[in-house]
Amino acid sequence: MSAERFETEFSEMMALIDRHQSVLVTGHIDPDGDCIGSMFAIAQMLEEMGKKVICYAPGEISDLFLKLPGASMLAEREEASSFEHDLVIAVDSPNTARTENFARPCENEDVINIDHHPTNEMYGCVNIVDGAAAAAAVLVYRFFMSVAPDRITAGVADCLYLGILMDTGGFRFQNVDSEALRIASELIDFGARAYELAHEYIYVEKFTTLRLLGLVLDSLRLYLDGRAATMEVTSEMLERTGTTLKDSEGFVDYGAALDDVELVALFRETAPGEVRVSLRSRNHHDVSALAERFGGGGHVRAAGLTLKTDLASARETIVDGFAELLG
Ligand SMILES: [Mn+2]
Repeated sequence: MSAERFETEFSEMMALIDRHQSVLVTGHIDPDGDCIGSMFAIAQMLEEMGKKVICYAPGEISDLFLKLPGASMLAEREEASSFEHDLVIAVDSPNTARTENFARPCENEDVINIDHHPTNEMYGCVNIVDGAAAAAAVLVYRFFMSVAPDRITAGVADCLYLGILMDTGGFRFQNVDSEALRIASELIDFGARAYELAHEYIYVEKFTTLRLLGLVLDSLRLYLDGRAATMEVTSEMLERTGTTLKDSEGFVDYGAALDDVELVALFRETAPGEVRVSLRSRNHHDVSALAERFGGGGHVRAAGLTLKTDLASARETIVDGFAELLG
């Protein structure tokens, strides 16, 4: 747990919210549970306060998130682009590019930046950035507890719990710390439905998704004496199983479950000649450094990047990078 408490930043954030009426709450492209949960928690509070508020994050959003409290405020891209607002709150986004510029740097607009990526570029007028926090939802929870604990409704608690649950891989990843567990426990007291959320967001899969997983596991290859593994999702696999790319969310973690494997890459064909790469590191090897070399980013143990090439040469590039990391 970080020593930084952000008390000054939290009052500045509240003062900005008090001064403004229309708020765009945004997050990173292809938002995950932490991003969505943090967005919806803040949006619910703003709505309760009588603000005009919409949530938008670019890319693909899993249908599962549409059932969450706060989802009614989720907007389509067009609505978000034309939404007249005087304040932007960006969550879980290390830079404005990750929001496709729905958040812009402080020189351009009033923007609050809440994030736990160590690579955060501090683009906000208020920056609540703690690279040691397990999830952005941890920081949003600290904000609520600092300025408005009575606004943590059961709906807000569900969203923040989901953020921590998903960013810790169901409380299994290396980022699990006493604060994440303490907050999760407090959120249950605030009404978070721990079992239902774990069941729905961690455990349950559709039939078609499991069939896709079968094909993806079949593509598993080991490199560097079994210390590195790769898997891939091709458009042909998606076609065969009637799935889309977002159904392969989290598949990279199956590779990380392998005995002796230290580094894993999942390659996903996003378009002809374009491959999205998800990287995982089981130990201290920093995959965010590798991702950054190709314009991507992330955390030491989880990062991502996009390569403008085909699957075979994407694999070659990353396996070379893995060889360097393992030394
Ligand atoms: Mn996160």
